[in-house]
Amino acid sequence: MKKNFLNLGNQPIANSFLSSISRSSLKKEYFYKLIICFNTKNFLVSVKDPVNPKIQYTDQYAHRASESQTMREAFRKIAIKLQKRFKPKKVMEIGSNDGVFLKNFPKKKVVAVEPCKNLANLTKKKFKTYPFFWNKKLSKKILNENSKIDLIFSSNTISHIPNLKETFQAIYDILSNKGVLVIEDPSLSSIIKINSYDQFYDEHVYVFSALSIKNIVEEFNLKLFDIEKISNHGGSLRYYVCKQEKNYKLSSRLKKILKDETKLGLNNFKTFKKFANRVYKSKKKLVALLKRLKKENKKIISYGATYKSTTVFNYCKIGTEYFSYITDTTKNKQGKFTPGMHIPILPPEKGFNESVDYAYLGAWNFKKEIMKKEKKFIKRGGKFITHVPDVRIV
Ligand code: DWN
Repeated sequence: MKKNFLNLGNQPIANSFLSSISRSSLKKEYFYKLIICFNTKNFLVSVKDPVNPKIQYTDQYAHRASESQTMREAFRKIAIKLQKRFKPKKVMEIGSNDGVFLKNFPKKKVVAVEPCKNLANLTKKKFKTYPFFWNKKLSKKILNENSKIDLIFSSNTISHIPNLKETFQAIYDILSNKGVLVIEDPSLSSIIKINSYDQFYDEHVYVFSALSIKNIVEEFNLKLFDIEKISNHGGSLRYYVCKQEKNYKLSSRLKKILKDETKLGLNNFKTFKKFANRVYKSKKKLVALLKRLKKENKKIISYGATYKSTTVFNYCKIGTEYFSYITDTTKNKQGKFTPGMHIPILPPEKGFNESVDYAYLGAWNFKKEIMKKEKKFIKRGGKFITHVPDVRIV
């Protein structure tokens, strides 16, 4: 049974940055109700009514996985680690974005799957790229043109696909018998611990835990055999899945994480009700802080036009009355306006200057990288604001 625990209100598509805020553009803006629920049977946390992927993953898709040094390095390291551990002959990535992971493999070995045409165009000259949604039909097509796959990697993508049945059946069909599926996604336990409720938005249809992934993959004759805690995006889990347990022994770290999650109550609805209460308090505190700073005539901007901040801004109803603008390094976000609250986005060279007193960390998951980069701002008395793990001035 699915039980609702968090209502984040009317939300726009997190990726729908607007080129213009003319009346006719705003009229077309799409909103949906962001309600999060818990499945008491398999412990899966999900968006109650997922948005149609066809309006999310278009040829205007904004996010570039290689935009931060932290993620470029993370993908390079995991590519080396997986090659060493599993020695795959054929590698496929589901949701290859701009190719930041696959570029670490020999060209001939890899197959990329990426439904956003603008992103697929970036990789198609280098690797065999399939510009389609992942499903059984595509799995069959790839299998007709290639051998079975020994390593399927998917970072921040499986959690984005509403139809898990089709997803895992398609994976089962194409995975070689000794093949391994490696999935990375934000971890539910981190979200609960650090109150990062902004990990809930339209694209994150699911927020997985080891407990829920174990239950789900078993429905499709797959086995979760290993797991790693990783720091990506404020705390993620890397799941290792195979066809038959006898190929790979269950790791002790998997047993430990399953135990820890049970202790934290990720199998218990009450945990999520308590979390929802903390989310509401966080909203109150953030709005109060911004109000106070504005009263003191401070100039506040936001740092990083993340999808995550779409949730925060629209849930807390924070717009240009607080934030003068947002700075972001991603070229195709610059000059646009944020979904729902319509805050202008500027390149950092234009906006991150002497006039700024406070910068809200929309990209709090890159806090370390940003603090290192912005030493000058901090030295001259500039301050960062965050809501993770609680609302405060850093
Ligand atoms: O799952 C998803 C994650 C991985 O990426 C997707 N559904 C969408 C996207 O979510 P996000 O926008 O919340 O991701 P990031 O990676 O937290 O976005 C960081 C943003 O901040 C980028 O637009 C780049 C920008 N940035 C910046 O302007 N200066 C980042 C850094 C590190 C910087 O120094």
